[in-house]
Amino acid sequence: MVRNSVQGSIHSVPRKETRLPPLARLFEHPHSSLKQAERAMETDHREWTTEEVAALFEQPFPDLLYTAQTVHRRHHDPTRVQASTLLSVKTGACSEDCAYCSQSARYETGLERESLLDLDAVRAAARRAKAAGASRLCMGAAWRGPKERDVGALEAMVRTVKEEGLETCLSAGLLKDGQAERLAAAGLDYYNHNLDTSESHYAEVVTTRTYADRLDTLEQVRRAGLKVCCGGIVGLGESRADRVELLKTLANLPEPPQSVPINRLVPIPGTPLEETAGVDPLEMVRTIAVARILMPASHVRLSAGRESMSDELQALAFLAGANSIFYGEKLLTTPNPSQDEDHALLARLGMAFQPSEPCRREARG
Ligand code: SAM
Ligand code: DTB
Ligand code: SF4
Repeated sequence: MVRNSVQGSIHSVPRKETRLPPLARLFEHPHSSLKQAERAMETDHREWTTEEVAALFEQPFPDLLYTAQTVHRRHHDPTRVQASTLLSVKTGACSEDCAYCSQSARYETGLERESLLDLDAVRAAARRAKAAGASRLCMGAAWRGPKERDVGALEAMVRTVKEEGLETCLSAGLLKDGQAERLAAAGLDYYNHNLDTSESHYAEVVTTRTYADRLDTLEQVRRAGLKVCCGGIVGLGESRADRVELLKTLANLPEPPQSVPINRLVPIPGTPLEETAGVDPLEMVRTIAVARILMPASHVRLSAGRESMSDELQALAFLAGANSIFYGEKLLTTPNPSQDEDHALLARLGMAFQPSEPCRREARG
């Protein structure tokens, strides 16, 4: 027998094959995640059960990442990342009590409030974002939801950003009847409205609105023909079962959200969650991998929290199927990696930003 010289020198005894190749092994397993993923891809949209989603989370890490990569490559170019830049168009003094948020008027976070930005400031931010390579501007407003008198200003902001050649996203809270339609008519592409956590953990985090309120706005956004950006936060003191429920709820919406931001809690001094114990970084990667498998065609965004992540952890998140980031040195009120750092990271990984249009392509296998 001709033996590989490296094997011959390092392993004096040839290594015994103790396991099947991962693909075959996955298909053998009764709760095969790849099998589940295949089924999900065969039908337009199927209902995921709690048990199925939990089984994905429980997979050995190498198998979970392998499945997520396989699904990812069937729908996306794994070397491309969509870049959205955030802009806070109304900051602080929010009536809501979201326990993670720097902008709630109920907590002493030291944040300076700012009223609605004028159109010149929005245009300038859009130009900067575009010049830096972002494909979308995400405007966030610290409101429970827009008042009727605010909608005209929001429409004007959307038109201004569109004029600068960027996709638009707005995150302005709960919408009333007709508001989503007005924003869609102004040219809004995406509306961001996060479920944040599971329905059962929600009341531990927010008491001033209900999960049903959030789901109702998501339905209005979908019916208005806007693309939905909806995800959550890892590290709110939730259990894995809550993460399972959150992802199951997202994947089982009438249509999976086109964009799924997975935020890691940015702990804000002065908020009730300031001291919450962080979640294992690999659990964040698992959450991204499961989101990728459940929502194969969506963009899964490695969102808030990158500032405290190593390059290696971010690389793992991309391997798990994240293909979008917030890009620019500020999120809404907290820091984000600098543009230079992000360019260096993507260069190290042989990756690049994706242009405006969704980058779908045939599988690489
Ligand atoms: N006020 C609107 C609302 O709550 O829908 C829009 C702005 S709000 C800041 C948008 C989202 O940012 C929240 O739903 C939450 O998911 C995320 N977020 C806010 N503060 C965060 C923090 N400290 N860490 C991680 N994500 C956060
Ligand atoms: C989302 O999922 N994350 C963004 C955006 N949608 C609006 C906001 C992150 C905020 C992080 C904390 C801050 O900067 O205030
Ligand atoms: Fe207000 Fe939104 Fe912050 Fe909640 S998350 S306090 S609604 S800005």
